[in-house]
Amino acid sequence: MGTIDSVLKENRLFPPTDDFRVKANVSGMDGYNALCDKANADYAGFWGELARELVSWKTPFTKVLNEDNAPFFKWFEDGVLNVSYNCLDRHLDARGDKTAIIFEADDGAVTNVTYRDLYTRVCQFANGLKSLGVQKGDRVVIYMPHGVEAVTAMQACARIGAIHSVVFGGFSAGALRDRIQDAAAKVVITANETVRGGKTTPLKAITDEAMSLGGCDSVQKIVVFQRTQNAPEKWDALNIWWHDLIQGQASECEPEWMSAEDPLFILYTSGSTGKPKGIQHSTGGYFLGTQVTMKWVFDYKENDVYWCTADVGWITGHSYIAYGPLGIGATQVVFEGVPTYPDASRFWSMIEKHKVTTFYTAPTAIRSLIKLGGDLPKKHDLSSLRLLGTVGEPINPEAWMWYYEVVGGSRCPIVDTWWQTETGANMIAPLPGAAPTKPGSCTLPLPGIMADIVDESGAPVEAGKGGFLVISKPWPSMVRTIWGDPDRFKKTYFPEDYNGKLYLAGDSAHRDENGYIWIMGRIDDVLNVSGHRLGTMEIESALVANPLVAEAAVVGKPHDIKGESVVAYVVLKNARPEGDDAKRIAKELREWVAHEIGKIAQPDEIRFGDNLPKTRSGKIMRRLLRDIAKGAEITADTSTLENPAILDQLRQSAI
Ligand code: 6R9
Repeated sequence: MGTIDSVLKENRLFPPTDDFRVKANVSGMDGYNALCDKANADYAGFWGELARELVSWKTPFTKVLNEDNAPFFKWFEDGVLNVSYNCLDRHLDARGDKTAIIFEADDGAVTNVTYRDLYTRVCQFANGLKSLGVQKGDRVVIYMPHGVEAVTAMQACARIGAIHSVVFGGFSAGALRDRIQDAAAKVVITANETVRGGKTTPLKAITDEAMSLGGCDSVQKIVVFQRTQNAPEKWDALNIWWHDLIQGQASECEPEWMSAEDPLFILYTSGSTGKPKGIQHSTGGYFLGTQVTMKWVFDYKENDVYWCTADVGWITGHSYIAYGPLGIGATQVVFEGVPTYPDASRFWSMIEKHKVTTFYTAPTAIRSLIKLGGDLPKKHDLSSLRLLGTVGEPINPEAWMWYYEVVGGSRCPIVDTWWQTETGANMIAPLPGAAPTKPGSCTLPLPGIMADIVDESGAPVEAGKGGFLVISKPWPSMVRTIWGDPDRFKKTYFPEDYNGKLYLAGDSAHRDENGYIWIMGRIDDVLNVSGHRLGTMEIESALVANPLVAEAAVVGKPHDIKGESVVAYVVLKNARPEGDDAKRIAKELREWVAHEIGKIAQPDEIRFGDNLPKTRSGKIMRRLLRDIAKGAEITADTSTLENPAILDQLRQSAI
């Protein structure tokens, strides 16, 4: 691990203001330490008490944690609950008329949805799904625009015990087909089109294409929400309009009472191989994770106007839009569009308009908005803000300082939240009324989260030394398995190297002298492009599926705004192209990848070679490819290289 060392040294410290600390749900480091001590003294008791306080149970659990079949841990296993009940019904008496969602469409139109409205919408749609034969345990794929209906569809699934699998609306027909097939979905919910940044994308047509790729025989119905006036090209017996489905449906729907361990949803994420993993989450433990972090990390208060800018297609949109804020009874902004449309002050004018108090976004958005108009926030009244958050990738100290000073007026704590699709909820983050923050560090593990940094043997590394980030005790909102592949779950997350005892996050990190954690990056072949996880193998498989391509290797390269960009090294079946030919083929390959996976996976740079640098045993030397992509001197030992001349060729061939 000697090679994983960080060069970043950041010593500025930003404690919360006295005013924030005094009012905070967890106040001061004493408050934080008291919670940690409690978790250390009685782990099960600690989580059990939180689960009773923050979750409404139909039948209370008698057992907190069952470790008999580790790493297939069970939490609150004999407890019975329904997540949709927890997000809607339990608020009706006290908050029925409170706004649950302030929806702002791409074109700026605003719709307010109260808790009672949302309850009715969810019940009617849940009854609609039932009328299609959807039952507890069935899988439903949701491929929709970000908006009230996507949240309604997720909540309706939760209400009737169906397992949703949301597929990000930017994914291609191929990616959608793979997910429908892997989960054997009974119903797909989509829309005729999405509208983002003034442009439409024909989701229904892409769904039709996915179906035509084959392997989707499980699908019995495709429900289509009408987002725009444009009629879909194709319409057949499989299709039903959302508005026709809910027509005449009762506005009450008795929740399906679920065991805490019944799956709530699957969400696919990239890993080290070509095949995305269906991360399976539970009902009780997952929901608890969202609630406890809303309370501690987002310091939730009844009058907050909370806004998380993620899309429901990602885990952040699941935990911090569809479930977390609704579970705790918050008013939240849901935004359909993009931060740069109609111009780069969209976020700032929305914060002003809706008097947002809590704003949660990604470093990549912050960096692009600095570039497009670092002074724009100053033209808006952002005084409603009291707390800022970031997620998805490490935030560089410059972007952090700008966010802190220009957006937060040097008054709002920033919660830099480290977590993953697999962890279900925030894991390492400052409690904003307690931990002084340092720009670029996600600071300290949450109480009850046993994070550590270890070497190859599993022994903790000393402060300042890089190592593997692990979690040494199960936690309630953790991934339960990989859908249909428990062996892969075990091998990926609880590897034998650590005797199957430690959860391996897949990130490298180090601790500083104050015990603060600094995430350094992924240790596997996963790129983080604009906060989105992309497997290099996935992109490679897409490239070699093109008839022109013989071989491909994909690596990441540091990028100012996206964090990382995608660089593809490609060997064609025919001779290496040059000049205009090379440009034309590069364009064709980019479009191909967009079509196979989605635009987010398109290589920013393509380099054609006669071959790839390989060891004598035939392994592609990715370290060299990363150095070439960066334009860096090659320092690695190239003596084991079969074909050293190839390096010069690749160095000169960027397109
Ligand atoms: C929530 C989410 C997970 C990976 C994770 C890490 C990176 C997320 C981060 C962060 C540094 C943070 N990551 N948050 N790195 N600081 N605050 O993003 O889930 O899409 O599964 O990605 O993202 O590398 O392992 P997911």
